[in-house]
Amino acid sequence: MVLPHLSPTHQTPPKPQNPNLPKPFNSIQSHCSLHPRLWLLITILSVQILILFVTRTVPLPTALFPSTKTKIKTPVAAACPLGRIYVYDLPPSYNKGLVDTCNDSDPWHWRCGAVSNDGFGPSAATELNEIVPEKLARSWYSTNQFASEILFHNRLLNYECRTLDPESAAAFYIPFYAGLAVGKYLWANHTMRDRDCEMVTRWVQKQPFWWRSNGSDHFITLGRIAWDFRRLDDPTYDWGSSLLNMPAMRHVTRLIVERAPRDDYDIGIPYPTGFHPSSISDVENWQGFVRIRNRTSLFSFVGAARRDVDNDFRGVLLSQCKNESGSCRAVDCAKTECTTNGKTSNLATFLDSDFCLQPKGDSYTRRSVFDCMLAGSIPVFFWFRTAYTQYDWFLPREPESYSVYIDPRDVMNGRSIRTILEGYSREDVRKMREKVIEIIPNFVYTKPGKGLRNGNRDVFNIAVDGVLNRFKKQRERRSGNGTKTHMEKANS
Ligand SMILES: *[C@@H]1O[C@H](CO)[C@@H](O)[C@H](O)[C@H]1NC(C)=O
Ligand SMILES: *[C@@H]1O[C@H](CO)[C@@H](O)[C@H](O)[C@H]1NC(C)=O
Ligand SMILES: *[C@@H]1O[C@H](CO)[C@@H](O)[C@H](O)[C@H]1NC(C)=O
Ligand SMILES: *[C@@H]1O[C@H](CO)[C@@H](O)[C@H](O)[C@H]1NC(C)=O
Ligand SMILES: *[C@@H]1O[C@H](CO)[C@@H](O)[C@H](O)[C@H]1NC(C)=O
Ligand SMILES: CC(=O)N[C@H]1CO[C@H](CO)[C@@H](O)[C@@H]1O
Repeated sequence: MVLPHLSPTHQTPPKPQNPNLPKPFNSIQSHCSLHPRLWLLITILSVQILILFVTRTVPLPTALFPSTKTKIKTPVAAACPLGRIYVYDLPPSYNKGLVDTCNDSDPWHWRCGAVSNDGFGPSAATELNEIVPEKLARSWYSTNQFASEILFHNRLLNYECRTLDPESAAAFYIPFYAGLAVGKYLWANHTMRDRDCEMVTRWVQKQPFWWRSNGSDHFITLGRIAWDFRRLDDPTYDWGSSLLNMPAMRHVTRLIVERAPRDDYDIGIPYPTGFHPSSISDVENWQGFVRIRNRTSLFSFVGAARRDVDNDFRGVLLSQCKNESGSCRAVDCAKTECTTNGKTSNLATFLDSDFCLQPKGDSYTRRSVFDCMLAGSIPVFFWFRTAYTQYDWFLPREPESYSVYIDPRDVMNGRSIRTILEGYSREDVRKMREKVIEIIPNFVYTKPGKGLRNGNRDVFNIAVDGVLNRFKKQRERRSGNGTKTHMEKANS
């Protein structure tokens, strides 16, 4: 079975030369040094022609060397069939500067891990060496789950389809680290929580290319969940900033780890895990490692109960898991530190289990879903919004091909999860696991500047191609509209 998202559509030829460089002029200069006297005259003439053309405001390379320009342009078009991306040069206080003031963060300071090492966090190779072979452990980092905005920005700066010429861009990227900006003020200091968002929306609306489409060919990555950026219509509501309530943001596409339902401008992207391969062979080695694992537990649960909530679902799962200690392995995050990644106990638990339970937490999504699948463990979902309606671009269209769904009401009514999972044959489990392993490239963030290549796409490639495709359709729709209006006018 071939996944639509895995189809090889994307070759990555060598980076084309900057089309803005007046190369032909350079080559005239080098000939000059070989034949000084003869070429001096020609140079003077050339300069006169040049002045003539410049004063007539004809673009120089096109006017003087039309064929050369075509030569430069052709590979550009071939390499980036969906168009190029212009990355705004936003004042650093809205991205890198937020990284430098990391200590102003939330009360637990674990966000700071997000900001070192270009968003990958410190290496976790030594720690993971206990359970993972050395050559695989090298690809592991203690990455913060909210680091996607930093990872995307760095990848885009090195992206082969980036352009420095806004005029030729098909998409505009706003490199605002909104999650970092907002994260500072989620727990305290509410008066400040909208300031950076207001400044950035004002800044971006001053850019000439904003008005070409009122922001609808612009996109941004938001490292935190939708609810941290939507204070609904109530300015006194005490959680989150109002970034996505601002009219300017209405038509900006957002890549976000948890999307709001019914807002088509939110595109769900996987949470960053700790695994960051440099090449497809790193991925294949990892896939091979998790495929042959001898799994000793039927299922596992990594999470904390909420003691302040009656009938807390996670509490019930934890209790069932502990009662079934022969088949379920529990990591109680109320007792163990689970939020920091690179923790060997989490990875070891997933590596040793056929299935992992993935209930909603404070919000519907969890990074743990991707930690689990990365270890070749099959996720068990209880809400569609945890994955099925979140990550359309990244996960298979047939949920049953890679996951199990259990109605949470059945669990609350005392139905045994062990019994349900034991209903799957070894062959069913093998097939589902194989699908999980097959889609691992779809949810890894590879090292910047490289990517997986040869048709293999990671989170970044899938998201960026998806955005460019979306903008292309938007442009086609818009010009289609124009034609219709024209015809309607003719008919009336
Ligand atoms: C953050 O705080 C720690 C401990 O207080 C300090 O050592 C570190 O230099 C601070 N970092 C920044 C970026 O201010
Ligand atoms: C609130 O933010 C301001 C400006 O960044 C800062 O000076 C002040 O110390 C903050 N207050 C608290 C309680 O964090
Ligand atoms: C952008 O918005 C302005 C004001 O709302 C409107 O006048 C203009 O037509 C819009 N432009 C495009 C390209 O949609
Ligand atoms: C898994 O277990 C089988 C039988 O116990 C053993 O032969 C095999 O080597 C084990 N595989 C790994 C990867 O440990
Ligand atoms: C787990 O076992 C305890 C003690 O036998 C029981 O009270 C509890 O209801 C069980 N939990 C679940 C979810 O079945
Ligand atoms: C072909 C055509 O007329 N396209 C128009 C569609 O609408 C946009 C914006 O409203 C115009 O810019 C296009 O020229």
